[in-house]
Amino acid sequence: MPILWVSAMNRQKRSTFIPSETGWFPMGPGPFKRGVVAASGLVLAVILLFSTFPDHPHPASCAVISGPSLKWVLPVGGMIKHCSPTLADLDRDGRTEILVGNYDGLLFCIDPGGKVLWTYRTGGPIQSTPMAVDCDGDGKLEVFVGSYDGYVHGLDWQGRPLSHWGWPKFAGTAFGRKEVFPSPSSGDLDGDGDLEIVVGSWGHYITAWHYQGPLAWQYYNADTVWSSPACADIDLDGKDEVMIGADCWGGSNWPWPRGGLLYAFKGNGSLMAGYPKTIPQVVWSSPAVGDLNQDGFPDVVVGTGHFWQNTTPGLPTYLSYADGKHVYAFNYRGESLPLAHQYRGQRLLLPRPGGPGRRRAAGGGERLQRHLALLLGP
Ligand SMILES: [Ca+2]
Ligand SMILES: [Ca+2]
Ligand SMILES: [Ca+2]
Ligand SMILES: [Ca+2]
Repeated sequence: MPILWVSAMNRQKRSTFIPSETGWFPMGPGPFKRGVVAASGLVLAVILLFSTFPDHPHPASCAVISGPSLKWVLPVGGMIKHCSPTLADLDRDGRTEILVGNYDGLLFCIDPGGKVLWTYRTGGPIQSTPMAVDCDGDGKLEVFVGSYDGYVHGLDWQGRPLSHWGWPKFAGTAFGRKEVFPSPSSGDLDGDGDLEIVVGSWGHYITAWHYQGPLAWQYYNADTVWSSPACADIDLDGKDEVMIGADCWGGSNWPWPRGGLLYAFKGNGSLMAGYPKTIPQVVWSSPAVGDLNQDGFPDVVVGTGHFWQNTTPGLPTYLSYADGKHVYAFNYRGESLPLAHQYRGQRLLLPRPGGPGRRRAAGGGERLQRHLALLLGP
């Protein structure tokens, strides 16, 4: 039977930042007060590690370090396939809750001790990773998650549908597809101080709603969208842009060649100048945002996917130029950044909290720095 295992994340003290689809965000008050907190399974491993090793290990302690200990196991019925757990203190009581959805369409909210606090059933498998965010500023987090039923479901911290705001919202359909496989994201797209909710869908649409439910805008991609969006103010105009990858079928009446696309939308849904970028492979990867070249403007980094292949001519998925082996980095104008090795020897400073125009890049900047450190080596 499928199981979910979790370590004692409420014991460890280093959960100030947790990774999300769109970067690293602080859990508590800080530059990212919006608190978008979609987590990944990596968190569990990290937490397990931190819960096992002392804060200040020294050689003498190495001999007594024991292995990771299993804290609890919770059967959740259906398979957990692509949905990653999200860790968030939904009720702000100082204890972190766990959100995770299964293939039977059931979303679980679990307390740190492994007790199920509530469940919510959607109308299809949940592959999307839940997003927890305080979209109305009342101190309690709201939860948004996609489902194969074609909807983005909005819930309050107790798992009750935000029906008074019009949730769940249908994310569009085309050619019989409607699955919201990607994870939602949020940003202040119109600069009015509250959050909009953005998602892509296998139903070929990218959609943004005001959190109260009204449609902000919707874009037809003419192909499936697997990528989860990143929302960030990359041109520093005070409004968040939406960066998201997409498949590109390249058919007639479609302006871009077969392969993939990386979009950057202005907050009103119009395309940023210089975007979309055409990529020689589908873009199932989700963009990360951070200031790579220290010019003050956040940059956009993304990987690809593996739909097209270039080894067997004649197959429907054959594409001679298909390539899923690169990471791409662009600035806010859509210009390619220099290759990573050209940064070798440079000191990649984290954007300073409070620095001019850089606060929104702080989380992503740290994540990108880690990626670059991996690329460049010590
Ligand atoms: Ca809590
Ligand atoms: Ca709230
Ligand atoms: Ca807004
Ligand atoms: Ca902007």
